[in-house]
Amino acid sequence: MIDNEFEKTFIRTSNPNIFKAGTLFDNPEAFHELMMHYYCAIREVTTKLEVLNDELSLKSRHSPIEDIRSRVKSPESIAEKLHKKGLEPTTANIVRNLDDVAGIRVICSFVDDIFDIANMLASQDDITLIESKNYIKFPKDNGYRSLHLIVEIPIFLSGGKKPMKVEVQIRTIAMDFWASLEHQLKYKKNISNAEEISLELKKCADIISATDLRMQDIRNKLNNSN
Ligand code: 0O2
Repeated sequence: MIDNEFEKTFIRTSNPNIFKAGTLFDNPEAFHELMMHYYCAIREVTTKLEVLNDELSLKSRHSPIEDIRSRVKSPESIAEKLHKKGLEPTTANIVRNLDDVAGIRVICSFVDDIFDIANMLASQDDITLIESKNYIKFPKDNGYRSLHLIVEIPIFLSGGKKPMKVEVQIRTIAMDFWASLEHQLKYKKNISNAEEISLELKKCADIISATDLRMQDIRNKLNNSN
């Protein structure tokens, strides 16, 4: 059973829990409104990803995206993250200091698809790329691999448009499989053989990475032989 908030709330479509009481915050009404805006931003980016996937599937008979999941961070996680940064739980602090309240996870079959999708998304004229972290070229010490983008996208409200930040994590099926298991290690307490498990996970990450590259190579050969 996976028991961390991120994995539990990353669901296929929308997160109905975003209107959960935001009483931890200075102004619960403003908090709810802000969460609604993050939810809208997720929908805007998700639609863009779906459109790209539909178009590329039709053109190449290969769907680059296997799955799209999204979540808005829970009020508790937001408050905890602000607390760790030494900040008061206010909506102004959320907007100024947190980039991952709205999160989208994109699962691709092949490594090249990750970068194709990222480039196509980031080059759209209503998207601003704020930050990009390439943990595929530069994996974390524990073996974590993924491409992280922070993008800004406008949402269109009755009073005008508002720019919103969204974190987009793009990874292969294999990278996602690994990260889900590793996440359990991070959140489980009192593991007696944690070091041994970390080493084993690191080995698996390297095997997975090599396999991803070989799969990409096979696919390139198949494409070239058509
Ligand atoms: P949760 O519960 O997954 O949302 P920042 O978010 O900017 O304050 P950081 O570490 O600079 O922190 O951001 P980074 O590196 O872009 O990582 C953010 C998210 O990527 C994490 O969210 C995880 O979802 C994922 N991630 C990063 N490193 C690892 C890792 O080693 N293992 C796994 N399984 N996932 C990772 P949160 O906020 O940590 O938690």
